[in-house]
Amino acid sequence: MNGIRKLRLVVLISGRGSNLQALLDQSASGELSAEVAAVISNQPGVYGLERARQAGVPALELDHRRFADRPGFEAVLIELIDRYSPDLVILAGFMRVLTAGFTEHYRGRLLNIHPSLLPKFRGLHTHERAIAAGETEHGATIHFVTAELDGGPLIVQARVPVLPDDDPDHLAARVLEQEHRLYSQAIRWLAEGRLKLDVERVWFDGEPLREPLQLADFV
Ligand code: NHR
Ligand code: GAR
Repeated sequence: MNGIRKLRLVVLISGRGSNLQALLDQSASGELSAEVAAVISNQPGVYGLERARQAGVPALELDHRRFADRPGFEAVLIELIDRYSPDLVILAGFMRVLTAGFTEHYRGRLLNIHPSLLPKFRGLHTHERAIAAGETEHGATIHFVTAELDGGPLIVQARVPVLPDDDPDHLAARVLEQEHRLYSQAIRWLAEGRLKLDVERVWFDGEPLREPLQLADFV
C-alpha cells in the first residue's frame, strides 16, 4: 500500500448515478483510495440505487416529499449520513438545494460536481445555456459546497471544446466522460492531504489556490 488511509464516502444522488458508478469502479479496482460506505437518493427507485446494490453498497432512499420543509428533510438526511461516519460527502447529480445548516455541518468535507466551468453557468441546464451563449469551451467543476448555490470554493475543472454543430445532449455526453475522471482526482488529493479547505479558501500543496486546478495539467 502507499500509506494513504482509505477515505469513507457517502454519495448523494437523485438519478442515474453514472458519476457514482465511476467511483464504485475506481474504488473496486484500487485506483481510488476510498470506499463508498453508502449511497442515499432523495428520489425513490432511481437507477443509481441499483448500481449501489450491484456493488454491495447500502442503498438508501429518503424521499424529500415526505417532509414539510428542507430542514426537516435534512435533519433525517444528516442522521442517515452520519451513521456511516464519512470522511467526505459527495454530491453526484444530487438535485436538492441544501440549507446552510446542512452545508455547515459538513464544512470542508462536502463536494459537488457541477457541469459547467464555474463561475460560469451556475444552476441548471448548463449545456443548453453554454451553447446558446456561443461558448467555445465548456466542462465540469468540482467544488466545495457552501450555502451559496454553486458558489463554494472551486477545486478542479475539466474542459471540453464546444463543437460547431453541438447540441446539449452531445455536449453533455462529452462533459460527462470528463466528469468521471474528476471526482477521483479531487478525492485522491484530499486523501493525500494535498488539498484542504479552511474557513474561506482552498489550499493545494500548502499554497492558497487562486484558480481552479485543470485536469489536463495532470494527465
Ligand atoms: N446546496 C448548496 N447549499 N450549495 C450548493 O452549491 C449546492 C447545493 C445543492 C445541490 C448541486 C447543484 C448543481 O451542481 C447542488 C449544489 C439542484 C438545484 C436546484 O435548483 C440547483 C443546483 C444544484 C442542484 N434544485 C431544485 C430545488 O428546489 C429542484 C430541481 C429538481 O428537483 O429538478 O432544490 O447544479
Ligand atoms: C452530471 O452531469 C452532474 O454534473 C450533474 O448531473 C449529472 C448527473 O449524472 N449535476 C447537476 O446538474 C447538479 N445539479 P449522473 O447521475 O449520471 O452522475
